[in-house]
Amino acid sequence: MKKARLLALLVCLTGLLCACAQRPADPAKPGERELVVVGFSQVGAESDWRIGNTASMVQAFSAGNGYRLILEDAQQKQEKQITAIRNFINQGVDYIVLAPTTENGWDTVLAEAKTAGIPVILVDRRIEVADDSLFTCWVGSDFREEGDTAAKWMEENLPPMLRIVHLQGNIGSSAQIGRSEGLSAALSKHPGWSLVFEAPGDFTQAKGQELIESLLKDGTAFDVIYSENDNMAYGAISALKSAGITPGKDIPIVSFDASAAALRLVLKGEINLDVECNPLHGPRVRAIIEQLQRGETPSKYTYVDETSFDAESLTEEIIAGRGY
Ligand code: GYE
Repeated sequence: MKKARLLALLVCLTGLLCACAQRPADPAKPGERELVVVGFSQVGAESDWRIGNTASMVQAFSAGNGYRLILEDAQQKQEKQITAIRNFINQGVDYIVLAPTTENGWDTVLAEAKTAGIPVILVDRRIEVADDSLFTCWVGSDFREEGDTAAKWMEENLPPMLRIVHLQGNIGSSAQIGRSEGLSAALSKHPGWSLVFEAPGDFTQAKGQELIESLLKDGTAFDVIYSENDNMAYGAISALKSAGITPGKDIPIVSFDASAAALRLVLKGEINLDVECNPLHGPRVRAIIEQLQRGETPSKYTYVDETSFDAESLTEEIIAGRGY
């Protein structure tokens, strides 16, 4: 009886020891260790642009393509991005991809990534750091040029006397800075242009709507809305319509991003100009990582080619082929 119990205990212990010996040191799932691990700190989900951008990244960094993507949504808060980057460093990811909320405040955390030997690739907006070696490279849009394109269209297509309403994106983000700079440069050149209202709508539809509603309530007179993205323009359109004002006709609207939904509004005549800002960066960032994997040096800055659309230049085929 005793012997039998002892034997059973021995069998159990041996089994346990074997199980321990067989358990892999790395908790990763089978096959996962060969995947390149990318930690992506995304701004949030504030706009159609952003949702299109996230989808593009998820698609590009699929397991089928040889990647494991760790996606962190910062809900438009820089502190959350800093925490996400520190977590990526602790997890020992192969690459960090950062879509920065704002331009400033990255020096410390990126120095930590550099010390850990993890390359940081910036996508979409840019950053201001004292030492450029804190990031490997950047890919995104020329936001100042986008602003200039919008201002030029206003110059050529709208009356010379203009009372302008300016809905800004998140203050301190490159997209806001560049687009706002384009407008202010044009304002200083045109004595007939005046800025009657300017406020941040944080790139969201809800805020865009709220701002125009309060403006209409105040009775401020204006001739055009310069909206720094499509979602704020959607909000502005709703506010105008509720007040019996026809968007695009009574009040022209200039917008940025040129998502398919907004381009449909351009065809409808509710948005007058939409300056393209392309969010499909997934394949671009992947190409950069592939270069780094081969030991090559990618260009420090890569600008995406972009255009703009008004009702004259736009067709159904263009909208169908958008991808965001
Ligand atoms: O225009 C806006 C988004 O940084 C280019 O962020 C991006 C901007 C885009 O929320 O819709």
